[in-house]
Amino acid sequence: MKKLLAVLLVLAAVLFVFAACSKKAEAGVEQARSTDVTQGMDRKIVMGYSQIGAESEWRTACTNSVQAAAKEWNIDLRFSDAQQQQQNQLQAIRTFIQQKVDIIAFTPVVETGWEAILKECLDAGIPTICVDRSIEGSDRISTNPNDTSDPDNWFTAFIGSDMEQEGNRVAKWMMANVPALKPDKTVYNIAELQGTVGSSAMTGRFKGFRDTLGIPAATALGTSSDGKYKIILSQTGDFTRAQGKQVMEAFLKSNPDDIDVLFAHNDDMAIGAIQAIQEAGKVPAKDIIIIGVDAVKGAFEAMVAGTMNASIECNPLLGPQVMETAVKILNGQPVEKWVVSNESDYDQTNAAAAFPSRQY
Ligand code: GZL
Repeated sequence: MKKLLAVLLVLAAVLFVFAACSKKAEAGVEQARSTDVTQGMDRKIVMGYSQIGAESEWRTACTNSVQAAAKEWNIDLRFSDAQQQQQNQLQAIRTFIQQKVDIIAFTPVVETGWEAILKECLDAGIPTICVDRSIEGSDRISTNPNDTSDPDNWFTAFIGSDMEQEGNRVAKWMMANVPALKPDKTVYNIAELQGTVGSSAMTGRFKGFRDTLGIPAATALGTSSDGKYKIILSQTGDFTRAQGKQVMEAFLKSNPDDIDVLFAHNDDMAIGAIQAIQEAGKVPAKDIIIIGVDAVKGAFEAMVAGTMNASIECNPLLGPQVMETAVKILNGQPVEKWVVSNESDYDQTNAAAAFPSRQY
């Protein structure tokens, strides 16, 4: 009996030691993985990030994703909120250069005005990542990397959505669903709430929507090539709920009974417009079909409540891709010029099922 006990004790001790070693080994692997990406660097990576502001649910989700990912990747994130002002972004980026950060990420509030500051980053040897929105003249596929006149070469990588494709998806959802939702009509009048004027999100959605309808992208108002869809109103609501509501109130005053469809460049403006439609005594999602972009929580609540018809997803959870790309750049590893986000379309047929698993 004593011998058996002794054998069991020895066995238990061996198992304990084995378990402890494998735990340590696992920790070692984890540790190795997190330092693998910064091999050769004996300190934390320092990233400067110039974010636009906090104008929408989407923007807040994007900021949260970047800040959480920086922690996850053990990156020292210097975060600047530009309050929607490009001047504040330029100042923040200049400060990052003076601080000699390792890499700079920025979300350009508008497409123009970035050449000088990005060339200052290049001269300082600091790589830059465009996050979410892009800059004018860049199709993100640089043909000649040495051509400094090509905007594609002013930054190292772009992480974000294909905004023109989002406009295309809005038009396709509209053409596939509005005739059945408005059976008494054969021509559908559209009101459009544009995003921030000059932003790549606004210009892309504006163009993609019109291209799909066969309306010249240079014109705000116009009729689709099949004659069925007429953009009769188009004005910016600057991506905010408050301005979306204000502009929709003005639309309803000037065209009280003309509007069949509202295309809002983001859900926040759509939600503001829904309030205006209700206050005008009309039934949202029935009298006026409402299509937004982003697929944020507020849109899912509205689709489930039946006051909004559809939202075309634009993914704000860009943080992990930003950090992974930054670390690869600093490790001299090749990176995609454009890391495109994967996105889906939601409407009243699938919103309730998808809502519980949404992350923003
Ligand atoms: C899109 C992003 C836009 C969102 C808006 O990528 O830039 O800005 O669609 C946000 O909600 O304000």
